[in-house]
Amino acid sequence: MGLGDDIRRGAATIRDADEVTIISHIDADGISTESILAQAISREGIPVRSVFVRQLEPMAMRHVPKDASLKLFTDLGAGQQNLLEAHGLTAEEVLIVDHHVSQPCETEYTQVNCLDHGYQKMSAAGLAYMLARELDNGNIDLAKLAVVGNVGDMMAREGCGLVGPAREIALDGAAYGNVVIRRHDLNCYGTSTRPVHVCLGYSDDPYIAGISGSTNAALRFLQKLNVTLKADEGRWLVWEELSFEDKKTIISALTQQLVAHGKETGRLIGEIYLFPDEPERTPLRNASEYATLLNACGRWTQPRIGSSVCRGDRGTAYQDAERMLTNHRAIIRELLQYILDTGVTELTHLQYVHTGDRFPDTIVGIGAGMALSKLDWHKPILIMSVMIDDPEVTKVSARTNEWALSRGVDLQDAMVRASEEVGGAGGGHRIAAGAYIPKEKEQEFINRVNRVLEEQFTSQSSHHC
Ligand SMILES: [Mn+2]
Repeated sequence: MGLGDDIRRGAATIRDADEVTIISHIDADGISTESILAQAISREGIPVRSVFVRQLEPMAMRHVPKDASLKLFTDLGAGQQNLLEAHGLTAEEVLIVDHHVSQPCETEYTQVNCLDHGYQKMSAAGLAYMLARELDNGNIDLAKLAVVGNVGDMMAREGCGLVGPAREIALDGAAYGNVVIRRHDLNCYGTSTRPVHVCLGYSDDPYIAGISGSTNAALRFLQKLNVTLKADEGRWLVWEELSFEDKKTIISALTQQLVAHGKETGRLIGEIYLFPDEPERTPLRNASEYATLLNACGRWTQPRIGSSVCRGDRGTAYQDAERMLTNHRAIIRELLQYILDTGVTELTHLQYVHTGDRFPDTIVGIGAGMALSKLDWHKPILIMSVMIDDPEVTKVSARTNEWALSRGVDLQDAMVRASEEVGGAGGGHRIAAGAYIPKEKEQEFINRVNRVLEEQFTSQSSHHC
């Protein structure tokens, strides 16, 4: 059975349902997944409602209704099947649409999971779209949201673009007309909303000496190139608005800068996904900024607002989402400053800091990623924070970069192994992972992670993506 068979079986299960409850995750992938499926299902004339959860744990199960509806677990569920079973859910009333590793379980829940078929670079939103298209070819307009979910889950990161079925979906969007694929564009965040020097100053993938980490230095660099950086009315242009010639000039200057410092240039250019039906100079205009907007909604526990934006609400919901995005940035800046002011404790293969209860545990991972470029970026960073709703539990967020990945680092493996040994649980991706551990085991956990990282660094001398 291939993925296509799973998709057909999943779509048939949905078609047979009298009503559907979607239980989805609150991040960009979970929100876009929910909005794709909820729209596709209601277009079939089937009543559908949605529940969002931060993670599928015993406490969250109370939000899963005990009724006759088909329970559609999306962007979660594969790894928590025993919990579904313990909650009394039967195989007949459940469909799991997920891209996380499956947990062995006695009850054989039906799953649509791309990992089962060897596709690692596709998110739940990609699967949701494939189901939607199987339900009705007219759902091709929803491909755009699947691109947002895939990019939000970092599926385009390693390869500087989407690959495999996830890219096929982007092509669907291009065929429909609400996605534009730019095959060779600047691989940098903020190309639709930020002045170019801010984009470059904040970017560290690839790290460009004399530019990354300083918007002032980036501006001086650009000013020497004789390109037009401001509009006639005096405001800064965003990257997307620059002329083709000026973009070419800047990219070749950046390439030269990398070469001059003996760095590889491969990650400077990537494939990016633009949305021509969205207003210019807004975060809705490209996949990565759209995903950040949805993540901001999730982190402020307002996933429904993100979902409304996905369904096309450009009124109140969009205004609320934009406000959350702005606050999000302000608090992340504060967190970043706190990390830099407090300083990290360095071990041989790891650096860490404890932020206590000063910041919502939902954002510390982002702060960790940003701090890494300003600290010794050779060592993965680990940030601990107090869970506001459960002070006995410490939330751990770990981040690293492509440099360390190419040397064998795998944070997901490190978090899973080390947390298991102290009675916690971990997961995530190679480049970004997290764990929940008992508060009193913090030091033991950190030492264990350090040892795992040491093994990883030494086990592999070189690797290329
Ligand atoms: Mn996901």
